[in-house]
Amino acid sequence: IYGGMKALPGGHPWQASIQIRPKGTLLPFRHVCGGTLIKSCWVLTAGHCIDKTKDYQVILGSINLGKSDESKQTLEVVETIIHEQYMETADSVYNDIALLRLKNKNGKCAVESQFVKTACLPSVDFPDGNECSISGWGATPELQNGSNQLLDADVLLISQEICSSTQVYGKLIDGTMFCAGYLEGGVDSCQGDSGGPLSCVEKEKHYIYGVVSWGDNCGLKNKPGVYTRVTHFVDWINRRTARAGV
Ligand code: 4AZ
Repeated sequence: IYGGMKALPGGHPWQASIQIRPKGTLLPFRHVCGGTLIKSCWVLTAGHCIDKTKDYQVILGSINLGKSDESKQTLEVVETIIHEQYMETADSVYNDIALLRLKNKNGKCAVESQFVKTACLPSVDFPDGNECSISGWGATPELQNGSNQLLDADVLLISQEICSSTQVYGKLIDGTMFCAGYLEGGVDSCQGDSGGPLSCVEKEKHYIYGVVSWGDNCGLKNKPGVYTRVTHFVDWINRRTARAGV
């Protein structure tokens, strides 16, 4: 996160760290992407975060990935679902969304607490200019390899007209994505924040409105962050997560 602050404990209780290791090894897991807890056994992330040849685990309830504490929950991933129309081109990513199914232990996946909660799925679009929040352990201007401390920042939703103007991203933008941030630059998501939440609040409910997807570098003028438009995928999410006991 560029231009952010240290997140408060319990401030983003749906925030997940998605961690990876080569399949079949006992090498330590390392953080690769963010994610969002949307149901006790399901985490939403970006399609570009998932490599089917790797093993995954998810950490929930963590504010500092380098420290162990009681609020933290570690869950195995038993299934990864990448959107069927996920597509990466040289300069854009389309339908950049994926689901991780968590393994249940004693009939439970994530256990709700002050530090672990689900975010709601949005059913309607938020207005242009709405202030929303991004969070993650990704790169900062000082820490290119990312931050152990969870950081957050407020960003504004940018209209599709501005986002797809020639000075910004032109034809790289379609209806599966939107821009958020500031055209003057400075406040943005960055590498390692991918897959994580852009959340917006209405009537005290927190909605997962965007998934950190891509952008031209981080924090640059006229190059805001690009987010997967979750409202476009709610039916897909509901279909793919509709399963007894989870
Ligand atoms: C990345 O490389 C990345 N500024 C993520 C987000 C943004 C740019 C790059 C948005 O994963």
